[in-house]
Amino acid sequence: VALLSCEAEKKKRVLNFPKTDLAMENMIPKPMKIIPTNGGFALDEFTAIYTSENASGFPEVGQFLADKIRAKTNLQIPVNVNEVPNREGIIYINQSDSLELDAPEAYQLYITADSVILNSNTAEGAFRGIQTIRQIIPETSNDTLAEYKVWTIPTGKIIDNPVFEYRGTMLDVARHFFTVEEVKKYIDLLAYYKYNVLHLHLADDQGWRIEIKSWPKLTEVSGGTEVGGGEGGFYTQEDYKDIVAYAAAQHMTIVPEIDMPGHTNAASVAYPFLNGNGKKIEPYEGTNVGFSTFDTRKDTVYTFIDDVVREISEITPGPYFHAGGDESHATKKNDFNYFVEKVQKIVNKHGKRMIGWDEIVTADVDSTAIPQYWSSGDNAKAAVRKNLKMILSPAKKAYLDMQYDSLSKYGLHWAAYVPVDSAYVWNPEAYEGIPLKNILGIEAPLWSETIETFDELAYLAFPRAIGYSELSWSTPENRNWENYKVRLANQAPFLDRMDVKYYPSPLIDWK
Ligand code: TNX
Repeated sequence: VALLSCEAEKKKRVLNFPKTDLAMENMIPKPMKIIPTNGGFALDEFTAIYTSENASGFPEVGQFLADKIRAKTNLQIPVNVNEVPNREGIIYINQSDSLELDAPEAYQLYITADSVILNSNTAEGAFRGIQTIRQIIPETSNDTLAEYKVWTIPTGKIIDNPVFEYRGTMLDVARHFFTVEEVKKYIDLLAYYKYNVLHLHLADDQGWRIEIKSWPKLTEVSGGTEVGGGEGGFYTQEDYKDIVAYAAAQHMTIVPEIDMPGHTNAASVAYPFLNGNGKKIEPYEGTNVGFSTFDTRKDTVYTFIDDVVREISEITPGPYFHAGGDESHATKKNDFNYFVEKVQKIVNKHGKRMIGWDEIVTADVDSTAIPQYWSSGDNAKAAVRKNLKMILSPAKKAYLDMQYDSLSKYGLHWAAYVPVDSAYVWNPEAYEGIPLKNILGIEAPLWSETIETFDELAYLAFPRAIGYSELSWSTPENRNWENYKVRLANQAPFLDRMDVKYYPSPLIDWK
């Protein structure tokens, strides 16, 4: 035994691993196809990462994985670019042009006792793939008699690709403000579950949260108010760029929203000429909706909107601009439609596709508009008739601000109570007769009337946001509540390690 080299000893120990089953791992979202081979890959201090293609974002993906392995295991794994390291136990992250991988987020994972091979066409696909690797590294090493620690990764093959290209959540930073650091922490958690969109609700009646250089009073005056009289806050353009870049590093797109023509009291407090509701404008720190409107028949209102959309679009690399459009109860119907049509032209002029809440379909929007279905089945039907792609956010299923039950500390229940099972058990692929071809994806909005701190945000978002990631990524055949429940219970060590104060739903047998 004394003559055995480290590597040989390691091989021998790998052979002695207990049987594994890759299909039984706690991966969320559940990958498309899993083929277990019942062996083990030893992740240990001798492991190295190799990535190809210096220019394409792969080295960054490799480094991201190394950092996360370190955070979980304390192992320091070197990352080698374009040069196969002289080690055993290599994690290869390869760019591959294989036709099988001809979708932007597709990846394949081949895990044997000797290596982990992750193939994808794009860095984005590789980034989704490393989340799977993170999830199948055990929480604890199996400390046998060895003098070094080993984390056993089950062997087998994973073939994966998401069902929906848009997998998002929204954070309302207008009713209560959340800091750049808090938003980044939320991004970290979402990326682990393969989300690719974070929509920021940047303006509402109670506050305006993004600096607009040509209209400085928006934040000077209305950055400092929020629901309940707190101090509010706002992002400078540098802050916003910082968030955008942080999200981009995790292959996540930021969708900025300026809600209009309703939900605009804060803008009109800063610039009263915008106001179209005929009443005196005062700062608002309550939680009513539907009382404010822009003056839709004033040219200067559109000059203002053009500046706002332009400045935000210039610092938003993603393809979308969300123009709101919900609950404009203080706007006359034809004024609303006129407004939405004009705003869509402005959004398109600045190179973005317009997303809007489902009410926008009453206007003559063009085929690039994306309604976000939150409450009106009639609007959803109209969107199908116009053959638009929509985002599904049905309030009674997908609103993260709904209370779990009548005892929930935070949240509202105007749409429903949404316990963890009800949030998961529905079929976006067959929701209220909307054809699959009209669905761009799913988004779970988190309105912030009742939450102020990150812990309160986490209470409403987790664990339900984890379920929406599976609804938007995994095929219906791969989703099953009984099976999901077990995998969800096993997220507890990760959430604890990330210091996430999730709601410990009694429906789940938490680990
Ligand atoms: C309705 S959903 C709203 C928001 C509120 C939310 C509270 C939607 C498009 N509008 O203004 O924050 O309900 O659940």
